[in-house]
Amino acid sequence: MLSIALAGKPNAGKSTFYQAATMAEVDVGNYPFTTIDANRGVTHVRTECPCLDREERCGDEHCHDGKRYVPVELLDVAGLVPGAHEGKGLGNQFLDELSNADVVLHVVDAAGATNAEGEPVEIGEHDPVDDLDFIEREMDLWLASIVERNWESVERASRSPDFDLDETLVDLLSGVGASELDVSRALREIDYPDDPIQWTDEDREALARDIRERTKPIVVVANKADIAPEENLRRLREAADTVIPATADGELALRKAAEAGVIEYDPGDADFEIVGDLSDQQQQGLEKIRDVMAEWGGTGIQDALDYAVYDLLEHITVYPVQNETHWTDGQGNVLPDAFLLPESSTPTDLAYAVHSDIGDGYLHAVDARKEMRISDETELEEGDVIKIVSTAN
Ligand SMILES: Nc1nc2c(ncn2[C@@H]2O[C@H](COP(=O)(O)OP(=O)(O)OP(=O)(O)O)[C@@H](O)[C@H]2O)c(=O)[nH]1
Ligand SMILES: [Mg+2]
Repeated sequence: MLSIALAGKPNAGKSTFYQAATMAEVDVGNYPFTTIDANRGVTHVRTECPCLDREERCGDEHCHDGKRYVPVELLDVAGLVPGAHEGKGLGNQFLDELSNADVVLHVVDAAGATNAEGEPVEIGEHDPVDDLDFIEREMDLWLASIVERNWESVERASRSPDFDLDETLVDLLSGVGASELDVSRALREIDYPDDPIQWTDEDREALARDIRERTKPIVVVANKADIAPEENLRRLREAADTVIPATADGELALRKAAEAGVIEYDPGDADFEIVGDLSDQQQQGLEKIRDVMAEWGGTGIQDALDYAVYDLLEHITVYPVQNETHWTDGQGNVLPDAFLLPESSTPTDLAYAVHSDIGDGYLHAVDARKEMRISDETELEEGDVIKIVSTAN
């Protein structure tokens, strides 16, 4: 499963985001380092279900009237402070928890209501733009320290006649999610001495930085948008590539209200409808959230997850079925599965994603929308419904 990590300084709202997105109970508090042990759970990205192109909605538990929710892993780690890679704050063991993340959501307190260490201050007192860079820097230095720590093994390997730098570095960096392609591209990007013994700290840092950018891309979530000065959001947007204004607190309130049956709201909707009895106070609280949603097109929580997976990681959703006419599995369930695959994946890639046996036994594939056989080199697209014919099924 794709893994999304929430990172940021203490008290920015990571656990609130996590709780809203997973509906799991976690500790939230207006003080630094509320979270010590990482929380790991399942959330969803939202897309349009292919059943929208048919007469009836599919009724899958992950499909709400054509809004399809596809599972991804979400990780909530302890707050990071500048110097974390050398043990400051709760230290670098928390950076290690980012190892298997495919993408990082950097949760920033856009309200500027907490200082660099996450201690509460007056709204607007701290400049959130100052928080932007440190996460990248801490991650870069953390990765550099991993390379540094293991460099002796690279030097040792380099004495062997069949030494291959690419291969050795893939062994070293696969634990943080680097593929062969990442390593070969990184080595093309940086200048370095042929002999590993000649590498300097700067060479290793350049490698680490390049690998970090490839393996841990970052989306900035400007949280606490409900109380953030407009000015802060504007400046954050100027300072970073992608900034998604959000209110984790607001999303949490909406999800709880929806669960209690007093509002109709699906995560990622731009608005909600009140359908139950509410006290004046509850109503006022919800109307405040509605105002924030009107400004940004929603609470931003679902948007941030969707942006990370579909835009930044460039993934598509593909639906394997066994019956190409009814779009069902062997039990008659309509569109029972959704897989997230990198753009330009092929039917064979899908077969392997379903199961390695299905991949090994792959014969051909059928596009269930057209009920036509497709070539093995076809680049699959968002919303494709595909039947895999394999000796294994
Ligand atoms: N106004 C406002 N407050 C929020 C929002 N999201 C979270 N908070 C508050 O911010 C404080 C910190 O929230 P947490 O979710 O515990 O923050 P964290 O980043 O997990 O903090 P650590 O675990 O200490 O790193 C709490 O008081 C939350 O209620 C939001 O969207 N708006
Ligand atoms: Mg927390």
